Amino acid sequence: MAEKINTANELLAAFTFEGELENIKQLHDGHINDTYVFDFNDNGKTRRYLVQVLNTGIFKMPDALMENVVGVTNHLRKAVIANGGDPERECLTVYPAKDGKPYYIDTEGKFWRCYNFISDAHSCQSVENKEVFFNAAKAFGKFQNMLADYPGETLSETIPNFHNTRSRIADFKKAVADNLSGRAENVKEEIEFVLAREADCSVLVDLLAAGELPLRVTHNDTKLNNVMFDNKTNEGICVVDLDTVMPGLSLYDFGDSIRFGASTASEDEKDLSKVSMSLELFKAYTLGYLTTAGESLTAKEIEYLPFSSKLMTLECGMRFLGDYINGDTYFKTAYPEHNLDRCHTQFVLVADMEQKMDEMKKIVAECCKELGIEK
Ligand code: GN1
Ligand code: MG
Repeated sequence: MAEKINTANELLAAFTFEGELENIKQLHDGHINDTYVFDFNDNGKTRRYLVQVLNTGIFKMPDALMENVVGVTNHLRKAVIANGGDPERECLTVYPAKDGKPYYIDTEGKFWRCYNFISDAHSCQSVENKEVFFNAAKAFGKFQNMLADYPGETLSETIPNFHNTRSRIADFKKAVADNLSGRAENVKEEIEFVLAREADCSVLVDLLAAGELPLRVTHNDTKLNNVMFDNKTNEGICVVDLDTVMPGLSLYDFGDSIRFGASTASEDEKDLSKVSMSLELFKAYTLGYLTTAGESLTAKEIEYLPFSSKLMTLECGMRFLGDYINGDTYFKTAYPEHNLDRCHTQFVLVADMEQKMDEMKKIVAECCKELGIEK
């Protein structure tokens, strides 16, 4: 469907696009930024660009964020070329505005940026079969490897304490205490669910502080829909949505992928009887991730893969619930109870993972054995 953008002419003047603008289509994949595909007709040839409005209410340091993104995409480009890959399709490229800046601020104050469109590829909103999830895992593992030699200290923290779950639960408690929306009374059980798991929230940050887990450069938002899959081979060819690439734990990336992709239902499913964590999908992801990243992981990282899945799911659920209590000011919502529905699926998954923790550990051991990984 064609979309209209008030400042389209401004964008055409601000960036270098090849051809005549023919169509604008909005994508509705993410909860934060607004994303569009611009189609241009360049003498009969279609040229596509991915054009995005960065949510500066959430990313409060957009300049520093774009500096991160430019640095990371340049690095990935070199790594893709060194591996004999196609940088046009296997990494994002920032197309700067005509003034040389990696973004353009329009007269409405919106912060725009422009990327290459990854051709002959698609994203998935849910796991259709375990092969897709296995391929996503390989892509995220490879992404981590490609960034292994990136100088993490040069990256700005785009959202401080993004996966610091101890700080997340402190924010959550503040949301409950402030009760800006007056909704806290209706969600007492959900609040209790979080508070009963407070001790879990410190486990990974404590291991990091004790030097028992290594700080790496991580993606931090490893949802299935942040991988582009090749239309022909279904391989995960490019990891996208690089706004939260920051120093972090490999476990944040692994756990967040399981949270979203190993669920048997979508993140906002209302029928909770459909929601569970699939051990089959957990195995597919673990196998894929260890295939590409296994060699570089430490024994401690591998040990905590199952726990991280639960923790990242708890963290996300408490963020949805906190936002619901704050009055829906962070995540995009389509209806008033949207964040609450999302929180419910996450908590069902947490409870299910608690039941299945021993089996998850067994699966990790099996995968290591299958791949000959000994730590
Ligand atoms: C947001 O933008 P998107 O949909 O990829 C969020 C993630 C959450 C996710 C939950 C910057 O990701 O942290 O896990 O929603 N991104 C930010 O679906 O907060
Ligand atoms: Mg996204």
